[in-house]
Amino acid sequence: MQPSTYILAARRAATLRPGQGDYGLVEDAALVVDGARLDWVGPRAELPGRYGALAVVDAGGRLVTPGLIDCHTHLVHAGQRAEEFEMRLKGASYEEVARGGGGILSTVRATRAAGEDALLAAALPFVDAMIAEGVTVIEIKSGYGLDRETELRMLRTARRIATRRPVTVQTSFLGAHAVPPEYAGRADAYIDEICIPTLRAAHAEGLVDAVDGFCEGIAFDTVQIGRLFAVARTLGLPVKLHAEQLSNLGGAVLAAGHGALSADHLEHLDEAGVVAMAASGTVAVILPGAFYTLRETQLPPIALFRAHGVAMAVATDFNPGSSPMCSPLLAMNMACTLFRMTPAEALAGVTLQAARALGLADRGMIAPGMRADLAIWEAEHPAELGYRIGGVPLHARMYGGEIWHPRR
Ligand code: DI6
Ligand code: FE
Repeated sequence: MQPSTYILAARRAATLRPGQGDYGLVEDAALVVDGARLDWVGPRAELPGRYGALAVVDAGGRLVTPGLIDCHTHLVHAGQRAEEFEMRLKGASYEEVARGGGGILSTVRATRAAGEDALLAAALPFVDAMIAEGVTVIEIKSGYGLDRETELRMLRTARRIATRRPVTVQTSFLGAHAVPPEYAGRADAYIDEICIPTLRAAHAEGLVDAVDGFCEGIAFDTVQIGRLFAVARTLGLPVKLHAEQLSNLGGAVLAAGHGALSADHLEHLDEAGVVAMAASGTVAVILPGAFYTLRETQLPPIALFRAHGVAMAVATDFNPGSSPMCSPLLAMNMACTLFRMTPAEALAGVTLQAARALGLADRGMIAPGMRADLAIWEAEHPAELGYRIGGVPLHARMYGGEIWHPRR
């Protein structure tokens, strides 16, 4: 049995503390864990005398980082879309598949037909895979129901995950993901008659942490998303947006105007959009899994984000269509190799900046007062996390001060 107040010692900790730049490395580190929180962090040689009597849990030569945060997933859904993968390999585009009634709508059909227990059973193996990669927070969106009952069922399922596994779940209401078949050609009516009332109902049940939308030619325009965001604001809910993934409709500018936590994808974003995001402090969520899967060639404007000081998070976008990838470590690798993000940016992207993209003030870095959510790696240097492809180097994960070893 592990004591509730103790010292975690490790050869090296990447604290990711803002202002320290890069990884915020501390060598021969000591982390004082007090219940679910960190009380002190620094070089072991400087440990204050008042902690002298505490037990030491020694991580040896390993590396400690904040627990990973996957800040953009569609993890709750039914079914899979491997046949669509085959169609795309034969030349069909993502939009063609979607307009033909496949794509998001095929997952909508499967998800509407699945009960809550089935959705939970389908989700847990993926949650376990993420936990085995050191993940401590997962954002999960609705958006495969597109009717009141199924949207609520998805969100309830997402909440239940956090009662079944030691992980924090942040939900996003994504009722504005696609126009369902019963509203084909009537996107405005769908937003007003289904999406907005469902958001109100989900919020009343405490199921919504943020409101998201898909601003795209195959989904909703900025006027429709703007109506939804106005309601989110009256409910006191933060917003985020899938923007500029396949084309530039001005979604990021709209999101920034609403003080959005994040705008996500952004391959087709222009400099004016980057400037708007910088002004509102909106995080750019970089999703290389979708870029890779769709064989996109338009790169997100990484250099402009850097130049204008827009924080970049990195996430999996785990979903059965455009990003069937539930590995944040692989997302880090892709962010570096495909987008030339630095390994330090990629690690900050799945910790410090991912926490910001979710509005979580007490996660994503190793510092006094932060939750004791950590990952302990069989690694010497933090660049190893984005450098490896497969062969998860996780030794253990700490969630709220409790150490969990992955099943081996
Ligand atoms: N953009 C995406 O990449 C996912 N949703 C979205 O708005 C794709 C979802 C899917 O294809 O099922
Ligand atoms: Fe997405």
